[in-house]
Amino acid sequence: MVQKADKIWFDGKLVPWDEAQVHVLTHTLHYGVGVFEGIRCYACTDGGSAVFRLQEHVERLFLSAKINEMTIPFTQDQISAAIIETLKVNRLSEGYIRPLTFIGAGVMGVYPGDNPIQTIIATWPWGAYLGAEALEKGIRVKTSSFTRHHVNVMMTKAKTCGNYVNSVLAKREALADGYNEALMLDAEGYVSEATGENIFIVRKGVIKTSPLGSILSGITRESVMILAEDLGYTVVEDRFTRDELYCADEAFFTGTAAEITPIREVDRRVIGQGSRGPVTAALQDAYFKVLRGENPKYGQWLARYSF
Ligand code: PPE
Repeated sequence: MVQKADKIWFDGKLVPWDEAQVHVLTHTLHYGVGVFEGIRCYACTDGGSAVFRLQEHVERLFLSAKINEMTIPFTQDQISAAIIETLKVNRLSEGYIRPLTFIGAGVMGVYPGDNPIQTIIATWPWGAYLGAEALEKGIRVKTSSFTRHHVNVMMTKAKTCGNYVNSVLAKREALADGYNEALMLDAEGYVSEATGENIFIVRKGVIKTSPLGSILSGITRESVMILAEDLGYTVVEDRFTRDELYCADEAFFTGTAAEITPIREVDRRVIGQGSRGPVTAALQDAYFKVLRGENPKYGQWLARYSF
């Protein structure tokens, strides 16, 4: 169960958690056209807290809305301020933030007409996405029987609710088969991403990640690419196959929820030494230092707050 917070921000008002409700004829509930974000905030080493890359997440929410022809009746600054306000009122020093913009009730049918465009911001404490041991020991992954979205079927640059039907199908299958996460291939058969994470491989010191095509343009992905270059690694965005992944020295997933999660096994093949590799560990270390406010170079990635 999600741990309840005091309030949820709902179209400009902070309402009690249990009262943040919608009508059953909410358009998005039927047709899936809604957009959301997943953002994390962390307690910093020097006291206080910080939202990681708040501006980039809010910008992506608005771009997702634009792609889906939804006009959010707030500015990006208003949504950013609302996120900080919600965290403060809920006294959440570390956790997860879920803004969601959806099409409300009004007309039914695929054409949403002038139904209201509504926005909520919920927050809750959320530990390691793939389990407490995953960050250290790595996870077991299986190539999914479900193909990731084709660029002209779903708009992959939008974090659209409906896009996640594909993710839920793949995740259920992977878990039922005894794995921790599903690896998804694109419509041409190249490695795309996971159900809620981007993927990286490391071979002979070179880091590779799938190009922006069928994947969500992950904010963690971009951050990790920047940090890796800082550490002196070469980072390449290029498509690769599942057998290239099998032969990698290291592999890991990135995402707001998953952070940087090592992959220790894919389709029964052990990746590298079968444990977190040195490049993955170095990147985790650099990433967590930034999140905790320990690297002044990336202070601009943190929206600081306290209560
Ligand atoms: N791909 C997908 C499909 C995806 O959902 C995410 C985030 C990413 C890549 C990584 O993006 P970013 O968070 O900007 O680095 N997945 C979110 C939802 C997870 C969930 O189960 O809900 C997240 O990590 O918040």
